[in-house]
Amino acid sequence: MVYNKTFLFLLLNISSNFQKVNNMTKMTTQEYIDRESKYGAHNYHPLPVVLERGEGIYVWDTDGKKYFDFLSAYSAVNQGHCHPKIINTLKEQAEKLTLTSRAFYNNVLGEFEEYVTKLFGYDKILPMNTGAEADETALKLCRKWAYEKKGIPENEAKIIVCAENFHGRTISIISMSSDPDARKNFGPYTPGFVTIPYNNIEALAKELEDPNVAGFLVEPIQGEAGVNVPSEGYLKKAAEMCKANNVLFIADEVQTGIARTGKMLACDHEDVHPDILILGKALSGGVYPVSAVLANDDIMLVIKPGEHGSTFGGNPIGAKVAMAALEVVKDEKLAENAERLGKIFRDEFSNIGSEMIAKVRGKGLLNAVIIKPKNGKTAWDVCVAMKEHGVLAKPTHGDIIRFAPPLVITEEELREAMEQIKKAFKEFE
Ligand code: IF1
Repeated sequence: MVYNKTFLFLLLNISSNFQKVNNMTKMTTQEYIDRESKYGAHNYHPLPVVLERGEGIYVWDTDGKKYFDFLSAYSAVNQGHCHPKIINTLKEQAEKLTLTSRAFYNNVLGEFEEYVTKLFGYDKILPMNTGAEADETALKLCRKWAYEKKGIPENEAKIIVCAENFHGRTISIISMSSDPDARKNFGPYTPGFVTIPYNNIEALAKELEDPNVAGFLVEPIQGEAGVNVPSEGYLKKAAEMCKANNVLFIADEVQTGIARTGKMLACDHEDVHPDILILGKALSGGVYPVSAVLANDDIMLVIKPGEHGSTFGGNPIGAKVAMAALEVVKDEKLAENAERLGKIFRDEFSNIGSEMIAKVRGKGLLNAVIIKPKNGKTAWDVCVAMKEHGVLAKPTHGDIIRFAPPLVITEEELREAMEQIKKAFKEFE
């Protein structure tokens, strides 16, 4: 039976070669990291984990290890990774029409505009792509309104911002920043911004006396600064003072919006209706870059045709994906879930009893833990230990770890993740 033996030998040979080829193409984590370091700009310092799949609250690395995602791409994946409803919407539209530019109309943009303006209670929406673009759009809108409606002398408009803000990475936005890392050597800076301390009504009142103030741009909760939650009533009082001084109250809800803090908008906790609302990130469920600025006609219509825009802003894929992403928030009651589970998270964290936990703060499922270094171990070391225990989170500003799982997490999954987080902290006892 020579034929069989030869055939068998060939078969074994092919399969072992295939195995070799397969092993040759399978890269190690370090090889992925080294390749990025060699060919990619060094503008980030990621945690040493290489992800290749996401589903719901979980992500898997290239070795097949499963993790709880407790960052949600900085609150862009509130609806969970690769939500079927959103992905199917993406696929369906991607096979029909992806981009027309705004040189022509398309059959989807108006549907999106009507849906979102009615959902948030505004006359109009200006669609963009990234959060920074939406913030820049809001700044331009505010300035133009100031000159053409409030009557501030041209080029004299001032916009009040808060220390420790984060609104994006463009030159004008970092010109508002008080973070040296965000600003250093990116000058000269855009003028026209006044910085006051966050959560300080007296400081705002003082600056509002200036008749050339056009707007007050604020995060309802400062995310990057380490989840700074302002005092109860701060937003309400600030909005009232802005109204009394004919100054636009501009809320950057790029990170706090879309149910993250336990309400559809963080401003909803105080029944504040911003004059200009900025949305991004989870507006599209992290599936496609979609951001937006919402305002009523007396503000929005100061921008005329040809005065502002974007190639991809308002594209059919983004429009359809964003509607699907918002429907998921409603259908799955993600705000209510975030409210309830956020309370459990903060209570559980307070009971971990680790000396490294100085403070736990947050609203809904936007939380942060202030880490007290111990024996030279820092928030970074805690994040590396949590990674080993299957939970991904990342430090911000050195000693603060932000915890923001997708809002689709169940109580059982949250408690399971907390068990792993507790084990990670135990390693530093
Ligand atoms: C990075 C931070 C979070 C934002 C708010 C606008 C934007 C952001 C309140 C701009 C973006 C992202 C940017 C990303 C990391 C992340 C971040 F750490 F940088 F500050 F979430 F806190 N307004 N935040 O949080 O939106 O242009 O990025 O779409 O730059 O490292 P974008």
